[in-house]
Amino acid sequence: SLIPETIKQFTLERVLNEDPVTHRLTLLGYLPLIPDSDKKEPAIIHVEKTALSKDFASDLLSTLSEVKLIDHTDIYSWLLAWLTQSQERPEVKINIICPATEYTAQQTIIVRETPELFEQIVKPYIAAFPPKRIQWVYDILSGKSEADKVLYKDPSDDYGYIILPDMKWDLTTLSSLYLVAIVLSRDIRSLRDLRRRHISMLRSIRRETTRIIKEKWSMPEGSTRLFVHYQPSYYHFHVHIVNANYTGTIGSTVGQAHLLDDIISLLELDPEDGPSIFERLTLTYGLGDQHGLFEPMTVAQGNLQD
Ligand code: M7G
Repeated sequence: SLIPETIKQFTLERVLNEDPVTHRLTLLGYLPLIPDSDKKEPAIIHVEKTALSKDFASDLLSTLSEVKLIDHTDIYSWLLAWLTQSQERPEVKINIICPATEYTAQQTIIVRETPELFEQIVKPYIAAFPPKRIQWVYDILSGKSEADKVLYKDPSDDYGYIILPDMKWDLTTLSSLYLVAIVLSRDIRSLRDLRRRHISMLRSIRRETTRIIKEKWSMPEGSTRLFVHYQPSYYHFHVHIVNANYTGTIGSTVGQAHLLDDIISLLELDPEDGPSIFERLTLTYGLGDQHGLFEPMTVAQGNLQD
């Protein structure tokens, strides 16, 4: 595991992405795993400004360390200012992937995945996906990592799941609350594998989320947006749980995020027998040009008739 001090020894190779909306920079470079070591590993580092929390509203302005007027007209003034440093209020949240094998700053193309293209291209791709990439999931499920952060566990083998804070969350700022529900079963690789028999598990995730946010943070029902990614980064079924007002996240984009409620509703419409809705649907999504599916899917797409 990484020692925080080593992050200062990061050497930048290039900027992968710059996003003024999410206040986020994605950097590619090299990081020593041991402080002061010459041996550096490839690393991707996301640095984002933390959200401003209303908990600090009362003294936010009175404690500014410096203020500069840019200009003013009529009733309007605009300024630049610097926050005072505070232990309770970190200014940036940093996410590190090291050693990094892949990165995701890419040009996106929208593709349509028919059930046939799923069978031909996507299913084999998922089957060949290195199990090492989801080792972190197995470590959470077995209690080897992040056990102290688990908010809820339904332990049943087939339809159980765990709810815990997503690594994207800073664990304190409620306005950017981000949790993740991870199912225990290894059989559901993605949205495509959902069937009628999973409805009660999906409803349970929805119900427990409502309970947790109410009991823990006094947030009313409907305060979170529950969605599933297709394509996801990790092929082990999980549900994103994000503050409904936190709309800046890239992951909530149309063409990747599917509302859990819509998924449940679709499954409820499924007939008792015959192929399920997710075996019959064409799913449309954006693919980055570095994604393993980009080439086969865009080539196949070019061969498709409308
Ligand atoms: P995804 O839809 O597969 O990919 O979601 P995305 O990264 O494109 O959204 C995986 C989710 O799991 C993301 O929201 C990640 O932030 C989160 N996540 C990834 N890892 C490696 C961890 C981890 O080790 N711990 C926790 N708590 N969350 C993680």
